[in-house]
Amino acid sequence: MKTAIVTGCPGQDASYLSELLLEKGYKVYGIYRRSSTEKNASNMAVAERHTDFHQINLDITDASGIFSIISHIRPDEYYNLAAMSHVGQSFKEPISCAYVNGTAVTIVLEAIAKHSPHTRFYQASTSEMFGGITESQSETTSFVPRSPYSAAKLYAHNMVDIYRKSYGIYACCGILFNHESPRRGFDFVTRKITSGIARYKLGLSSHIELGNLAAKRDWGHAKDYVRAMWMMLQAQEPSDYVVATGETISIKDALEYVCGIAGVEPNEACKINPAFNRPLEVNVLCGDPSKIKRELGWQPEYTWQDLLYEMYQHDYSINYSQSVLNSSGKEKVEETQVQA
Ligand code: NAP
Ligand code: G4F
Repeated sequence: MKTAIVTGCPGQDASYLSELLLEKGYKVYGIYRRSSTEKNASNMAVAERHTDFHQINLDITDASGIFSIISHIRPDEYYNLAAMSHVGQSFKEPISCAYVNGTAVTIVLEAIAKHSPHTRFYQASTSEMFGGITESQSETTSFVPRSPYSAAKLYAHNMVDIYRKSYGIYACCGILFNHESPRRGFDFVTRKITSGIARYKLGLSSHIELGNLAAKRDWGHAKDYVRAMWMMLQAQEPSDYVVATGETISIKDALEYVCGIAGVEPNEACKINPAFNRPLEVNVLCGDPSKIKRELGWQPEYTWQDLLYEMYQHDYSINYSQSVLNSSGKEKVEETQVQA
């Protein structure tokens, strides 16, 4: 039985990846950080029922804890998916973002090099590192980060390369373009659109508010993308891969598509609020996934239309009067939208 550690297990990607690994017969240790109130148990509902899924309560910036679990478990694979993942928020918390998205990766690389050099390591790099580059982006494109988030991720990306070359550890970075699902956080733009338009259609809100509709993103489904992560750690040699669909659409296109499914008028359902603009925007992301298709045989199964349709249908069918009430009686959807 193979053993894997997955960090950020209540998050979108780590929850899907944990399920994939459990289906493949792995023993999975999911790392989550403590919350004083409630953790997002819903994403882990499937994995939690599995006897080979074990949860470890740890903040990934705690070096002693990371050294301890790596030297005790000595896993076959380690997937580092925990992060401060909201780009807009990283402008408000640049220092903690540097620790979590940057320094914490060096901690785990150092622990693997010292205590478990056979462990294969996956790092969640990001298309945001391309930032200012607007042409199609591949593994050979320059990085021009435009946020504290992407600067910290680029530091981590470089450290993976340094540890791979210096100590010969098997370490890969997936340069993943935006990927979404019904498990996406409510303050990312796709989920804000699908949940907001569903609530508007149901008569539960008067409109949604968004920032820059002109930005373009290359959107895929998280289930396709976690499969790519696993494939990277099964290859003969470690390498970095772009994971993308190769198609890009604007936020406005996504909004209009979802409004079309719902049968509502975008100009009535959505208002622009500049408070959601970022100090520095990444205007266009469009990936070239040729390398991972050619070398590992990866293919996405979902189009962006399939993705948004699934997300909208999911959000429309939520029982808002029951299932999204938290302990203080407020609706989570409402709270998270305010912070986006
Ligand atoms: P997500 O849903 O936001 O999940 C991130 C998880 O990390 C959350 O459970 C979060 O816990 C946890 N976390 C944050 N700081 C932590 C800490 N100090 N210690 C332990 N856990 C911590 O993100 P995702 O969309 O699944 O993305 C997974 C990874 O891929 C992230 O590294 C992200 O930056 C990267 N990525 C994502 C995309 C994308 O489009 N989804 C694209 C490229 C790269 P809390 O809930 O407590 O904050
Ligand atoms: O959904 P977003 O917040 O995702 P963003 O910034 O592209 O980052 C996501 O993808 C990255 C990969 O490229 C990951 F590394 C990162 O962890 C995260 O998962 O915003 C997408 C676009 C941006 O241009 C933003 O300015 O949508 C625009 N936008 C317009 N109105 C909005 C809003 N974004 C948010 N979150 N909220 C809005 O109201």
